[in-house]
Amino acid sequence: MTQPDSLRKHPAGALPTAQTPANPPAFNPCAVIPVYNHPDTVRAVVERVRAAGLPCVLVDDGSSAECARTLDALADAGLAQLLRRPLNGGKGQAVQDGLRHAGALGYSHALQVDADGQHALDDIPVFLEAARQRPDAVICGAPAYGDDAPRSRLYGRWLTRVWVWINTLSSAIPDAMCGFRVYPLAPTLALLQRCNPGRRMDFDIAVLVRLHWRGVPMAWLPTQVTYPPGGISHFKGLRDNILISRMHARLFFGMLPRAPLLLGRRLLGRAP
Ligand SMILES: Nc1nc2c(ncn2[C@@H]2O[C@H](COP(=O)(O)OP(=O)(O)OP(=O)(O)O)[C@@H](O)[C@H]2O)c(=O)[nH]1
Ligand SMILES: [Mg+2]
Repeated sequence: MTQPDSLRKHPAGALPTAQTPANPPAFNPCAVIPVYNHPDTVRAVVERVRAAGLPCVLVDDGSSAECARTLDALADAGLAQLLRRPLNGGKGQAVQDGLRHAGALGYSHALQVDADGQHALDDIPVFLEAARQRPDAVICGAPAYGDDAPRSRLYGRWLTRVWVWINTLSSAIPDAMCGFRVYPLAPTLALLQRCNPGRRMDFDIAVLVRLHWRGVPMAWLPTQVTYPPGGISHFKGLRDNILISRMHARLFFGMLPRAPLLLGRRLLGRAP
């Protein structure tokens, strides 16, 4: 894994140029961490990511002054590249900025991980090894929840699971909401060039469905997701669930013209 020689701050969208090596190595991963007001947990996440050997791209999604200071300190200490969105634009937009930045820096893969410490960071090496072995595939977390997970979120996940079955005409995606995954950047950035899968909490779901439509393979690894007491969630029950429902409906109308292709691929045994 190589690391860019400069670890500096960039406004989001101001991508570095001419840093892509002439012959980029096949597997050269980094981490992308979207951050919106998680000042108490983000440092530990970055330190764990760095301890796993990954360079880190932080995307500040219009966080408060307190969180912004923490992110500045991490960048100034050389622990992360920092992209800054002056206004909050949503997790999806932040992740998309981070993925584009990672691609412009010449990375081949990006581990997406949340800043709130809910993901099992001990699993990073396993996810990276899976990505190294299947560099064409998205390596997705298949989340396991404990008793600490809010019931309402679990019901929402079930509903999403059913919609994703419908919208892919398959059970190929057992969970589309877990934000702990490794993206192969080439097919993901190609998708992002054609459409915006979602600006907020709809992104994690829509990007997987659309990558599936495009035939990108996926692999699933079990991973624990925790809700520690006092943890901060910015998931807005009503707003984000309406947004997600609209996104499922949009995907449904995108699935209809693709249905022959999706079913044909399955019949011929060529589903990704
Ligand atoms: N909710 C939210 N998160 C954002 C936003 N922008 C970036 N993020 C980051 O996206 C990640 C997920 O945010 P959370 O608020 O924990 O949402 P979640 O994990 O889907 O929801 P919970 O399961 O309730 O924790 C964190 O790293 C946030 O800091 C935003 O506008 N809203
Ligand atoms: Mg969370």
